[in-house]
Amino acid sequence: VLPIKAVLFDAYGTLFDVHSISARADHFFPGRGAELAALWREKQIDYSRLRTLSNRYRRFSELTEDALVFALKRLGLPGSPALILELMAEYGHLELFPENRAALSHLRDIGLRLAILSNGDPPMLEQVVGHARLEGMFSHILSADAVGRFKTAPEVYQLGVDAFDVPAEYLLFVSSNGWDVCGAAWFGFTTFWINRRGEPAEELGIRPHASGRTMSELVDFVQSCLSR
Ligand code: LAC
Repeated sequence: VLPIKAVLFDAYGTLFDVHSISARADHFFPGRGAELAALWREKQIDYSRLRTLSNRYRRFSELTEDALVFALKRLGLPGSPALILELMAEYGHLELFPENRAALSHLRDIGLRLAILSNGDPPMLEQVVGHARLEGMFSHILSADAVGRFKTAPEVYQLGVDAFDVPAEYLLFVSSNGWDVCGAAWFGFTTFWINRRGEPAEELGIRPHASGRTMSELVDFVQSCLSR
């Protein structure tokens, strides 16, 4: 592992806890929230890939709403425009995972530059970063919107290389999504998988360079890279 110059973070599920989405969904549909949130997320990622494969880009906020409409219909749940608006608004109010603020500050204090590299479009990302009071923590907030494609398209990961102007292997890419760390490792980043739920690694013929359960373990990994 090479000396790391900067750290790139995925947003949803990695920096920001998406659990509140299922809690909110459960408030509207008691006992069905987790199911709705899971199908919604699955369709969101599905649509991002379909649109990338077929060159039919649409902003992440828009396809996220499309995915919600589909998920509600599939589960036979009534979805008024007001309900859809409320569930979508949850994306702007996500909380950081509890250990993340201290971990980010620590990484920044040891001299690393930090960035977000996300499928989310710029207004979505600005809103959630502002809500978490993280302005100033990141030197870049990079959005797939700049290239009109979604992860795992290499053009998206290339945004990180262009922003920091160092070879990909000097950049540490961090995600809680197993498929995202695989895409990032294929691209050439050094990768850390935050495997919060102890999931098996994807069977894609490539493994992240390291993994851990929380962002605190990421800090330990970075320190071990820097002291080598
Ligand atoms: C993102 C999604 C994939 O932030 O979590 O890019």
